[in-house]
Amino acid sequence: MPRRINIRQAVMAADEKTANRLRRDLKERGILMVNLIGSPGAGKTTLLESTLPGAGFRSAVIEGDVATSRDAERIAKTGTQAVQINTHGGCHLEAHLVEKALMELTLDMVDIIFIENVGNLVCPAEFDLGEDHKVAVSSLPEGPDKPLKYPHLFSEAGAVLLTKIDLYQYIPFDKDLFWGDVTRLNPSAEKIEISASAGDGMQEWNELLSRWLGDKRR
Ligand SMILES: Nc1nc2c(ncn2[C@@H]2O[C@H](COP(=O)(O)OP(=O)(O)OP(=O)(O)O)[C@@H](O)[C@H]2O)c(=O)[nH]1
Ligand SMILES: [Mg+2]
Ligand SMILES: [Zn+2]
Repeated sequence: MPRRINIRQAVMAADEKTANRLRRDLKERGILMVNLIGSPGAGKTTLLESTLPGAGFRSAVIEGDVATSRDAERIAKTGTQAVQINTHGGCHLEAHLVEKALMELTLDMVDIIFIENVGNLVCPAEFDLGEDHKVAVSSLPEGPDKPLKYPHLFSEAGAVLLTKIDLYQYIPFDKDLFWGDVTRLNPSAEKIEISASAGDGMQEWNELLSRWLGDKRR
């Protein structure tokens, strides 16, 4: 009988090794890596644009998109180094792509690396990129039913951010339903309501990142 190799499993196993290697290397360097995951337009880049200036830590950003370097250009305008990965149709990032992107960054003076994953609520949650924490970014206009409909991401996330809460006055949104479902799926997830445009929740977000950084360096 010819031996059959499940290519998907083999590729994922190789990527898992890469992810673990990246996490170990970054631990030695005292660098925290955070993987932002959410639908297209959930507000991931805007959150980063508001997080980076004035934060008490030094950052670098890896931008994942199917096409264009628009998000990396937006980040570069804040004065933070950014590298763009284009997946050319791929709907998520993988650890070997992150490894290549890391080689493009100068990490000597960096405390936190943010990865903005390809806008997608489904498969990015399946892939370990070597990050310390996945962060689920869900925006108010998407509706409060998303945690139960896309449970994998919300179960895996170290933090769930509900973004664009300045729109609460215009768009009906059942916050109790949203946070109740998040808590049932993932009782230990950090939960923050954010408006990057109005500034709400930004202090809590920065404090969480500082705490995670301290934990990583301990
Ligand atoms: N009202 C409001 N709009 C926001 C907020 N944050 C982002 N937006 C808007 O939402 C839209 C999408 O924001 P982006 O930050 O580009 O979203 P993204 O998640 O990076 O999108 P992709 O990279 O395409 O997945 C833009 O028009 C932003 O101006 C917010 O806090 N409040
Ligand atoms: Mg973006
Ligand atoms: Zn995918």
